[in-house]
Amino acid sequence: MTHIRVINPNTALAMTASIGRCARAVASPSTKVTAVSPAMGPESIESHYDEALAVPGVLAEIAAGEREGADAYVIACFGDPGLDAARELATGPVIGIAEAAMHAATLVGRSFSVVTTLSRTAGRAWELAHRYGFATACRGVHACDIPVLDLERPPARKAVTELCAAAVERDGSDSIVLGCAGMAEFCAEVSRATGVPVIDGVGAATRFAESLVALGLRTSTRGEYARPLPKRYSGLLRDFTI
Ligand code: 5HY
Repeated sequence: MTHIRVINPNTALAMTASIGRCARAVASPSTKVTAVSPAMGPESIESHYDEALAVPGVLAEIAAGEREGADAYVIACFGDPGLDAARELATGPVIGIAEAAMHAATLVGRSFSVVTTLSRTAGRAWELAHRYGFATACRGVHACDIPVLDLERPPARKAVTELCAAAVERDGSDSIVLGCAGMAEFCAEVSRATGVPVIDGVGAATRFAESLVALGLRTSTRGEYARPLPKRYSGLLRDFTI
């Protein structure tokens, strides 16, 4: 049995349940998926401030997973918050949904368009495309300007689907990357409406995590992802002392 801890870095439990459903829908029968939200952090992540304040919660969930013997982790927020720090702390592989989705997109086409939530998060999506080596493959980042927590409202699905169809036409891209974990359940509908591959990072990251565990691969501890050096943290962070 492979145990994957899927971490929704925001504290919206309905969204965590949706993320858990999407991960379990694609996971192998021999995989146990635990979907969690931190006890602390922002209810949604739509700014650099939100993202920065989501990281301690992500790291607390990695530490909890280490105590529970998790084999791998998924960070289910499109900004991949705390990914590097999580890789320093976790024994098993840690996959961010943005990185996973972009990799999957370039395995099924030469180019992709990202559809995200608020315009202000587009810069982060471009930054990650560059960081992960997909600056050329990413042909456009389009915002639906629907707040993350409003994605569960019926009109959002239609609006996101229409924007995905327009993005593919406008960018001439081969596929769509859904730019928010809260869009994961839209995947099949958007795919039917656009006729192109639509990548949900929650599903892609879950399968990539399983594959790395099956290959016996985990994060290298030789260089920058070596375990953090022991030191004291003070104030609200005193419990993060290594
Ligand atoms: C996400 N925010 O996937 C990102 C999406 C975004 O709370 N979960 C969030 O807008 O950056």
